[in-house]
Amino acid sequence: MGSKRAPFIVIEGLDRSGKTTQTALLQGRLEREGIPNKLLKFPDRTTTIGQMIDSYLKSASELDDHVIHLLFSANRWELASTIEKLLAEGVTVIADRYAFSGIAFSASKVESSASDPGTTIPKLPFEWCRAPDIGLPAPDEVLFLDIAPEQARLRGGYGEERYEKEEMQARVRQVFQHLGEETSSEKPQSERLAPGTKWTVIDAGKERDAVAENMWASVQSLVRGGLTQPVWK
Ligand code: Z5A
Repeated sequence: MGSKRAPFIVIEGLDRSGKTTQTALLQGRLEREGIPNKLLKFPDRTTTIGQMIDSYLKSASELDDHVIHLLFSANRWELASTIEKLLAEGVTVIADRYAFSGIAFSASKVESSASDPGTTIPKLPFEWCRAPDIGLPAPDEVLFLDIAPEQARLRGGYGEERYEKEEMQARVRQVFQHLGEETSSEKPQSERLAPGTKWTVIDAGKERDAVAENMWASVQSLVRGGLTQPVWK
């Protein structure tokens, strides 16, 4: 049997679903358990690519939809070897958003249909959105913080950033649900979106500590036990 590596856990969800709150609580729990860990946040706005993304999200610059999608993916590739190194060293990696957000947000962009102006069609095909992230280290578990956009809005309303609009968030939620089905389906592993990833839906509408407990219940055996299989790609 090979040596053990640490698990890679991704927290996904809509805007205001509590990702920042819950990743901090999960990290605190790992610290108290004495489990080495590293928290990453995507987009990582500190890199040169991340600064271009930040400027776009704040509407300080305009970019073609294909370009911003590829920049989000490149921002993950910048950290791919770091993630693999940390896992090999036994450091549990928690990521606040990852490739699933990349697909969900870009695939939710729509425009008016030329043939039927009353309807909308996707600007970017789903498979095209998925392609640039193929080959990235894949998480062992995704905790999807699920909340209705109407409930999320009550948490202070959407802010100033580009995608923080209720119709967009509702489409994003639908794509996330589709990604969850593709990830946890009974399909052969070769046909699945992320072959070794477990997709867990967490009710993010509950009180903070209850959400944290449910997340911990889902990942505790993973983070305590370590893994022998290589990082999924
Ligand atoms: N994006 C993309 O398009 N492509 C990509 O590849 C990636 C991202 C990676 C920026 O993401 C945008 O980038 C995002 C997706 C897109 N656009 N949108 N929308 P971000 O992660 O930097 O920003 P965000 O998702 O907008 O994060 P957020 O607003 O900070 O939300 P959050 O982290 O999920 O929630 P929070 O800060 O923990 O909590 C929000 C509020 O709710 C706060 O007042 C809390 O105190 C409160 N809260 C938290 N939990 C609870 C509970 N349980 N009950 C009541 N109140 C709560």
